[in-house]
Amino acid sequence: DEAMTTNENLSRIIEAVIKIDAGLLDTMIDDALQAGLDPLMIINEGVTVGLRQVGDLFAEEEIFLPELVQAGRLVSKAVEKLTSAFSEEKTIAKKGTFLIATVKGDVHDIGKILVSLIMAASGYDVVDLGTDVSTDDIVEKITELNPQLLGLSSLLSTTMPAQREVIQTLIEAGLRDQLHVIVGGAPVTPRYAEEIGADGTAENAVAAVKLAQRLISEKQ
Ligand code: B1M
Repeated sequence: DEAMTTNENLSRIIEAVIKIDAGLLDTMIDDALQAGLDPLMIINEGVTVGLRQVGDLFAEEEIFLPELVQAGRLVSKAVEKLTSAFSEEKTIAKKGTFLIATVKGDVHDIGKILVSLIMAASGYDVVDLGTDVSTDDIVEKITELNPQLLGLSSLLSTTMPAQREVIQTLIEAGLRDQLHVIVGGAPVTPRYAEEIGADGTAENAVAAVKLAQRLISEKQ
C-alpha cells in the first residue's frame, strides 16, 4: 500500500532525527527519495517533525544543549541536501526583492533558510542577512536595497520583541509604508503578527510564499 510506505518512510526519518543518528538519517532520506517522496514533504513531515520532538525532549530535560546543537546540525545538513535541487531550478521572472533576517539575539536559522530557499525558487530575489541581526542593520539594508518584502524570523519568546522593534523603527523612519513585513518562527501567532503591525505570518515556507504573493498582488 502506497500510503503505508510513505508513512513508514517518514516515521523512520523522524526516528533517525530523534536518535540524532546522521548515518541512519542519510540512509532513510535516500530510501524515501528512492521511493519517490517529494523532498519538501520529507522536510515538512519528516525531518522538521523529528527536530521539533528533539526540542520537546530538550524542554523536558531528557537531552541537553550538546544534543540539541548536534540535532540542529544534522537537520541543517539534511535540509541542505534535500533542497539542493531547488537552487538548480531555472530562473523565472523576478517578482521582487525579499530581505530576510533572524532578529537580534536569536541564532536559529533552519526555518529561515527554508523560507529563503522556497522564496528564491518561487522567483524572488532573496537577500538573507543571517542570524542575530540588529534592528539598525536591518533598517540600513532596507534603505540600501528598497525591498518589496521584509521577513523577520524569531524562534525564541525572548527575541520576539525584536520583531516589534524593527517595525516600530520602520514607522519612525517613515519607511513602513514602502514594504510588506512578514514575521515568522514557531512561537509567532497571527494574533501577535497583527498586534505588532506586521502584514502577516506564515506557519511554513510554502505558506510564506503564498502570503508574499497575496501581499504583492494587493493594491499598495
Ligand atoms: Co533552540 N529553542 N535554543 N536551538 N531550538 C527552540 C526554539 C525551543 C522551542 C526548544 C524547547 O525548549 N522546546 C526553545 C525556545 C523556547 C521559547 O523561547 N519559548 C529553544 C531554546 C530555549 C534555545 C536556547 C536558549 C537553548 C540554550 O542555550 N539553553 C538556545 C538559544 C540560542 C539563541 O538563539 N540565542 C537555543 C539554541 C539552539 C541550537 C543552536 C542548538 C539549534 C538551532 C540550530 C540552527 O538553527 N542552526 C536549536 C534548535 C534546533 C531548536 C529546535 C529544536 C528546532 C528549531 C528548528 O530549526 N525547527 C526548537 C524547537 C521547536 O521549534 N519546537 C528550539 C525546524 C524549522 C524548519 O522550523 O524554525 O519553526 P522553524 O521554521 C518554520 C516555521 O516556523 C516557519 O517556516 C519554517 C519552515 O517550515 N518560519 C517562518 C520560520 N521563520 C519564518 C519566517 C517567515 C515565515 C515563516 O517569514 C519571515
